[in-house]
Amino acid sequence: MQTKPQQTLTGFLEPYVEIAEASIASWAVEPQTPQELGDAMQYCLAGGKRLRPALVHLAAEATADGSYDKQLVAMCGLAVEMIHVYSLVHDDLPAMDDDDLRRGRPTAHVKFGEAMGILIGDALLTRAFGVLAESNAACAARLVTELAAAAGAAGMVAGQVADMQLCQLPDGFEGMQYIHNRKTAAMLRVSARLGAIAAGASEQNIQAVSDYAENLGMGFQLFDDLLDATGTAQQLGKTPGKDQNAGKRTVITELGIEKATQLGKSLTAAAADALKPLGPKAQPLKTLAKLLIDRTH
Ligand code: GRG
Repeated sequence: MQTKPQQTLTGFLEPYVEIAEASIASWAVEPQTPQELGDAMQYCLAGGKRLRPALVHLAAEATADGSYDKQLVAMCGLAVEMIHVYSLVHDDLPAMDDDDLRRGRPTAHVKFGEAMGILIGDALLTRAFGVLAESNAACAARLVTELAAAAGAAGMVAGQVADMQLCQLPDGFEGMQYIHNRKTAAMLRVSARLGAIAAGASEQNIQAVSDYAENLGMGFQLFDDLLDATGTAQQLGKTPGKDQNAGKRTVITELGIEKATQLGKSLTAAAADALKPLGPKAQPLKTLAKLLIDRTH
């Protein structure tokens, strides 16, 4: 008997990678952008799993009641990916994580110099909101508001400030959860929320995918820490073990590998649980959660 080939995360994400690439080509770089800056933005946007744009599309598909505006959903996918990439570019800068490898290639500041690295991030961040505003959708102001809150001073930037020990933070595991929630889960949560909002979902369904993505995000960061402790630079496309070596809190330092793996599994189960109100339409979101866990086994 022939067994079905195992589905991989890369295979599962492939259709969304294609949409993300097309969106980048269409909207990421405005006309009149200096050639050097536009090329550098494209360099940084290239590669990556496109997990966040995939989540935008999957949340739209799982929550829409009938047909929906696929172009608007693609614009939301591009906006979250541009914010994500800006955060990677700035995180890699000498003043922050000082990394020289990202997505398997030299980081922005290594390739283009530090000043250009800062400016690429600035341009990506600004353009993300420009894309949403230009959509002229009835819900554009809500999309912008939600994305700004998730990425800004009470969201991802707060997570980074905490991670860099630039603000007070609870001790131990609680402090680590604070960082993971803002630095990682906030962007996954808003990806799902934007997809559902753009697809015209009910508030109840927006909340369902939001809760799903928050648990998924916490689990994803946890498995990312686990992979960081066990993977090689070649497997990861970035320098492994940096956080632990820099004395930062990670799930490994706070919980140890075994407990961290258990917690990751229970977060994935909680993510699946949150999808119950959506019924069978949520199956692809469940598959995504499972494939993300499988990365570590
Ligand atoms: C500079 C404001 C500011 C924030 C930086 C994103 C970030 C915050 C830091 C990067 C390091 C890190 C461990 C972030 C947590 C989120 C995370 C796991 C990012 C990597 O996401 P993937 O695996 O990357 O989806 P690709 O390259 O596939 O898109």
